[in-house]
Amino acid sequence: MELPAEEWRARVRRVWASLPAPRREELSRPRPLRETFLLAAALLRSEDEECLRRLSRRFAVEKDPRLAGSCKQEGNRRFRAGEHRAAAALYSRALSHTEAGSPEMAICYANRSAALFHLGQFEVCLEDIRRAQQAGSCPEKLLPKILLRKAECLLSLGRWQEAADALHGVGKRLSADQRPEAARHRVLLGRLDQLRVSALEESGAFDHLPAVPGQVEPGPEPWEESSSISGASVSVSLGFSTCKGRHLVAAQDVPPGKLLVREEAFVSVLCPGEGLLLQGSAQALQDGCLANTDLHCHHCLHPLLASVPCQGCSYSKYCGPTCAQLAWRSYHWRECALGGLLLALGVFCHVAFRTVMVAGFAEVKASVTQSQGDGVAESTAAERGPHHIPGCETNGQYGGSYRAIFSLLPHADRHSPSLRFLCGLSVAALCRKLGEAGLEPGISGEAVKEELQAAEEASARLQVLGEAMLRHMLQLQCNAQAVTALHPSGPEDGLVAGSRQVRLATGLFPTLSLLNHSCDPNTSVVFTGSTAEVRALRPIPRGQEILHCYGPHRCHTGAAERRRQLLAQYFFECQCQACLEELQPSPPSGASAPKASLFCCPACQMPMQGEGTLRCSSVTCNQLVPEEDFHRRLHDLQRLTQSASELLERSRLDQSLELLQKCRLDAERFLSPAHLKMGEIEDHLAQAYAAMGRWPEAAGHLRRSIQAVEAHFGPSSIEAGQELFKLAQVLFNGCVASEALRAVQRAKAVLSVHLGTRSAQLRELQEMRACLEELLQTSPAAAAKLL
Ligand SMILES: *[C@@H]1O[C@H](CO)[C@@H](O)[C@H](O)[C@H]1NC(C)=O
Ligand SMILES: *[C@@H]1O[C@H](CO)[C@@H](O)[C@H](O)[C@H]1NC(C)=O
Ligand SMILES: CC(=O)N[C@H]1CO[C@H](CO)[C@@H](O)[C@@H]1O
Ligand SMILES: [Zn+2]
Ligand SMILES: [Zn+2]
Ligand SMILES: [Zn+2]
Ligand SMILES: [Zn+2]
Repeated sequence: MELPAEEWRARVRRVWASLPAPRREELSRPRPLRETFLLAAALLRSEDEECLRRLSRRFAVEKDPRLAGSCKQEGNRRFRAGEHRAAAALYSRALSHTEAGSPEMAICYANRSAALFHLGQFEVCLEDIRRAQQAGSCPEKLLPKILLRKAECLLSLGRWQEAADALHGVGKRLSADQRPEAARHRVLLGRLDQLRVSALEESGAFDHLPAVPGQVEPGPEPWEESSSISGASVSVSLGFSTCKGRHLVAAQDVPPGKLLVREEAFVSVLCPGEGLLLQGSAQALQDGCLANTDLHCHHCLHPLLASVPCQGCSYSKYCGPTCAQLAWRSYHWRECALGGLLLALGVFCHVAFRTVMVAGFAEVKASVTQSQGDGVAESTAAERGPHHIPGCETNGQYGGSYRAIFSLLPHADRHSPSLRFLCGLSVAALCRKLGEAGLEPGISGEAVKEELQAAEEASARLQVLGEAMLRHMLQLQCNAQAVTALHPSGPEDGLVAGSRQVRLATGLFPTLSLLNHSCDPNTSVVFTGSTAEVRALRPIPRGQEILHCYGPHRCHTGAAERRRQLLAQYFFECQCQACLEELQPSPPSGASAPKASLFCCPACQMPMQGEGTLRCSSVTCNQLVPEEDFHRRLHDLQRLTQSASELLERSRLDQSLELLQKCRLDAERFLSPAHLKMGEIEDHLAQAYAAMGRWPEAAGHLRRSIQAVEAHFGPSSIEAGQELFKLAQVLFNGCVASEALRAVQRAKAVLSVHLGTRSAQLRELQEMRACLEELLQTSPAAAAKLL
């Protein structure tokens, strides 16, 4: 997903294989990145560029009015089915294919405002109505409808006077309308009278009250930032040793839940999603599936409800005009002109490009020039002093600057020569395209000399950028940080919020990159938009290194497999506590039985053991089953659960429930209760029951889901915390007061460590607790009776 599109990779493999042996050897030897880039650029042929042009067309990002039409129709369909969240996102898609100021744009905004109204998002709805009116050529016949909606929003928000003014406006407009089709408006007029009466009553009743304040979001948790490491807290210091390189150390004893790093991404790029990459953009739009790119701002990564599109392309969408402008000024003006090329070249290449755009040419050139100097003369390093840590400014500060990004290790010589070549050729192709865009032929013949000079300068600039981008692309193999987010799932009117963790984007975080890996880390990383927050999971004594997990975690991957993955991707042999303990030869007395698998015997339901061909652990049964059989069944089960979860999203509760029960029966026949798939099915069942208000059943299924999640991620993991949160909500809604209080406390204990005490979820738990405690205190009898 992060590398270029498969067709381009296949082509580069063919080019690599067809190179004369001496050429390939030349490219395989360790050499400065600059030379690798120049060699690759010299090997880029016009057929290769043609291949990329073809691919770029598949990932088209132009505005296409026909697609606007079909997206809008799909939006209308979902709207009628009561799926307002999906409808809003589809209207946004349609919007991104309309021309600024066109009537179609106004209609899309008006349509979306209807969906937002049904979602109870009145402020955002008003914003869309304003945009529809301002879109320039807002069709006259739309106006009564949207003005009425505006009045209803204002009423819902308690802004009586404004609502009355808006109603007055609609009334005048409707009664002035002499056209025959205005007869339809009589319905509206009736509705209008109704609203006017309620506006009057309400305003009389509430005249003396101040306007209802919106719910105030508390600001971010206060913290003390280190003066020497940007984005890190004062309880953290920077260490350096030859074997470990740079790393972060606790400068004082750190309690659990303490915020250690809060860092905004230097750059981040949304992952476009499988649908787009597999089918191309036109096809992906047709199937109506929503992806990250519909649901999150392309600049700040915050969730989108009512996006504004880029004016140049149909791909980039933003949470508002501020992000749109920031993105445009710092990098998107260039990206937008490149069309689908960046999608074809993959997220890593895109991140590399955006990094040099954000840094600016002067910064890039300074870092590139300095690194070339370092290679030639050792003296420069000595001049900066023996204690100088790479990436730090001359005053010893590690800033969140381009210099820090540049100093991350590219491990150029450890990557396979063919990967280096793929990155080199991709960057070379990108540079070629950038060059074409910047070098339109001049008109006057006299300017030829100047033009040649300008061309030379431009090509020198491109060499600098190319070298830097190649470096970033290689760095990303080890330093890319996956940005994740919690996506809502399940029926949108369910009282219990479903959610699942999804991979959202890839970013570069210079301070986060200083953390070394542990398979049993004492920290947790959580993202809000493109800001990462690292907290201590357990007490960390002063002087101990601060570690986080790069992916393979002891809870769900065995030591040998973890070490294989880490060595392949990050080039180190993990020496963490967990690995050392697990790899110790087990004492002869200890149970040296093979690790039980999460599959169980189809004949007797006992756990299976072994690898390749699994054997039932019951001595009396001893059934043998090839592992692939289990994987095939798991695959079928996966498809079935997927359909059930789609039905759930669409609030088809009965159908979904029936299918889920079937999945569960099937799963029980070959999966252990601790299997994550089992947990997922139980979680969906709980959501379906919760949406029906059948709380005891929902709680029962959640308890089983918690078991599986705890087995897979550990009891203090954020995943377990999210399930506990749902259990607390279910018990709270089901009025099981004392049990609910226990669940609230457990959820709080786990989640506060990961999320801090100011997050929305923690505030909700706090409110539930206050409410439950009051209930239990004032009427213990009533509370007990409810049990
Ligand atoms: C969207 O706009 C069209 C054209 O104005 C209209 O026919 C349709 O009912 C609208 N849909 C919604 C959900 O407002
Ligand atoms: C940190 O990373 C280096 C390589 O980058 C590795 O050799 C070392 O063992 C790691 N340290 C720990 C504590 O895992
Ligand atoms: C790497 C590291 O510091 N691991 C520690 C995390 O916390 C547990 C429990 O407190 C310790 O046992 C680990 O050594
Ligand atoms: Zn934004
Ligand atoms: Zn654009
Ligand atoms: Zn390890
Ligand atoms: Zn058996």
